Amino acid sequence: MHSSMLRNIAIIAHVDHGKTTLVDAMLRYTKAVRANAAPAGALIMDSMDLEREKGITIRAKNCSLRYGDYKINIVDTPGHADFGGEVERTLRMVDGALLLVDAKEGPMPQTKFVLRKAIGLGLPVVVVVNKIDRADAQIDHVVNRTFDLFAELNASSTQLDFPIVYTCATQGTATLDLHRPGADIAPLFETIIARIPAPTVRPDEPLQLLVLALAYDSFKGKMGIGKIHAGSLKRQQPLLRLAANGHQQAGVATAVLAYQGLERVEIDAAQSGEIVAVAGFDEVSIGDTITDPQRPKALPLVIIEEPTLRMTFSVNKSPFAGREGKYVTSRMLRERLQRELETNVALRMAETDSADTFLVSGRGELHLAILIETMRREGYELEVSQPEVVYKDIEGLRCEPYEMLSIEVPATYQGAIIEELGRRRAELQEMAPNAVGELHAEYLITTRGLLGLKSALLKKTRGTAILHHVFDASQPVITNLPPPEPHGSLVATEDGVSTSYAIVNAQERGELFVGPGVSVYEGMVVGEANQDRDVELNICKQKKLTNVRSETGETTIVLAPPRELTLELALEYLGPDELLEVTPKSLRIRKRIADAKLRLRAIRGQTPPGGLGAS
Ligand SMILES: Nc1nc2c(ncn2[C@@H]2O[C@H](COP(=O)(O)OP(=O)(O)OP(=O)(O)O)[C@@H](O)[C@H]2O)c(=O)[nH]1
Ligand SMILES: [Mg+2]
Repeated sequence: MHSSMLRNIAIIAHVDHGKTTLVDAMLRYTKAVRANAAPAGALIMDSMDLEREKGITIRAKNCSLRYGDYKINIVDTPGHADFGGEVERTLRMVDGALLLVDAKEGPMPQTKFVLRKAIGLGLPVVVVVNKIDRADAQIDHVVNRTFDLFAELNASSTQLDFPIVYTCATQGTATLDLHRPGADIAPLFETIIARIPAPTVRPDEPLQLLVLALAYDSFKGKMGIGKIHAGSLKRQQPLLRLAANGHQQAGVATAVLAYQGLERVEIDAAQSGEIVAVAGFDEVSIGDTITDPQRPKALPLVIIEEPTLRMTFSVNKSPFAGREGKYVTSRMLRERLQRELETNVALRMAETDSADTFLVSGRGELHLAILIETMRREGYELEVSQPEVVYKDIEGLRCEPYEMLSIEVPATYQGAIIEELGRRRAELQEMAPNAVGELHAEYLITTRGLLGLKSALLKKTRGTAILHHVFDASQPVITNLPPPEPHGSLVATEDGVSTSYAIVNAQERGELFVGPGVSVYEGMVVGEANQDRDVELNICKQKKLTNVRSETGETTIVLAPPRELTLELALEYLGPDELLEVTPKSLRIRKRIADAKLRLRAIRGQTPPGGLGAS
């Protein structure tokens, strides 16, 4: 195939605007996948179990299809801000991008983030207004705002001259003219071919391939994925790997693979312009250039996103440790985390003073929560600490991560929003009514200020606030940020099984996380107290048996349903002196120090003599 018949594109957008649905429609239309490639209702490209359950894309994924005589390589990217680094790298592998915009929501924070990257790389962009079937679509308004966004981001005149395709990804239709409903997705393909250029190729130059993604195969080992920038690549060809740190390693291409539909298939050779996976270096990592040993040439560095949040992962030391998981030792935990580091690019791990505790850093709460959830499903038990932000020293100044936050909320809650964000020292950037008359506000806020914000705002706006945030930059630390409001926990004083009788009394002191008949242990957090201090209570107390029947007879007792602790909620709840115990079956919060007397002594120990502190 001649390289002029090749197109390499990435699909970028804000979370949920329909990227994966659109890629699925393209795969189905060109019959690149079997009709039953995914279970009913599931997306083919969201192939990980957790992606299907959560309905979000977690990892960027490549696929490839044929449209007429053309071969189109597509990378579907995740829209959630925690995975923004994936998008940035992916864009360096392609020659153009489809920017999807929801026909109702219009450009959102992550739209801006990904478009800024595409414009910065000089890529041509096709705008796809998706979900035009929505009853509340406001297409003209969305197109205008998209144009404004291009202008604001200093798009070149060719980029500003973007074509617009209107789609309904769920029905698999596209049209260039809103007055003529689309019949199939072909107009989108035609636009891609006409407006996204074929890759520039340098077939006679030495091989250069920049590794921008990693994959692991149990037979072929670790593989580097990227576009062949120059030269060609054959199976068994001698190679040289140039690492970002200057390290060089000689090897051979033990396998070369290209995409066919969703599969990676072995091929004998690939030409300049193609996106391939190459095996042969077990230590291959992002940013390496794979090149010709005779005439090695490195490609420009890839910037890998720095972590913003961190927490400890430790061996489960609760009294219930080992009851529900298969993998429970520190060796198993360490090996699992090391394996994750092989392909989870933005993740970091450091050892600590304790042999069974590791410091794990990532891009945000979701990034870390997905790792925890994946591990528990694989059968691991662990304990994690409250997430905290990662500080960095930049030119001698202590800096912390800042994010751009956008909020959509009914206008009546304006006061509540301003108050809560003011308290968290956020800087207002913009506040205006949106097209449907709600309030749209943008703030610059520290990642620290964001912790716990979502549940606080949902409470204050009766669940109506919609929040999105994207990492902006590390900047000098804010010194006057008030510490997060402390919470008090209801803490079990003994091992046993919770009883209705005890819960009736306990629910006057706060909101329970457990119902009756649940095994608990001393030091386990069984609820959130009404006050901001911990309350110790016996949740296993049995009703005393008396031989005198109460005069009034038995009254039926009403138990409030316990608050369900999801992983996300539990991580947000954790205080500094608490840990979350994670097993394949359970999530339990506990005090780091289980024994009530020792715990009290530890608190007193922290209080300076005569100081205020713990009351
Ligand atoms: N009404 C309507 N809904 C759509 C359309 N396209 C996608 N959706 C729905 O929008 C939701 C999100 O779709 P996805 O394809 O998962 O969105 P995404 O952009 O890949 O999301 P992330 O990868 O998590 O960023 C799903 O519920 C889709 O069914 C469309 O054209 N019309
Ligand atoms: Mg997706």
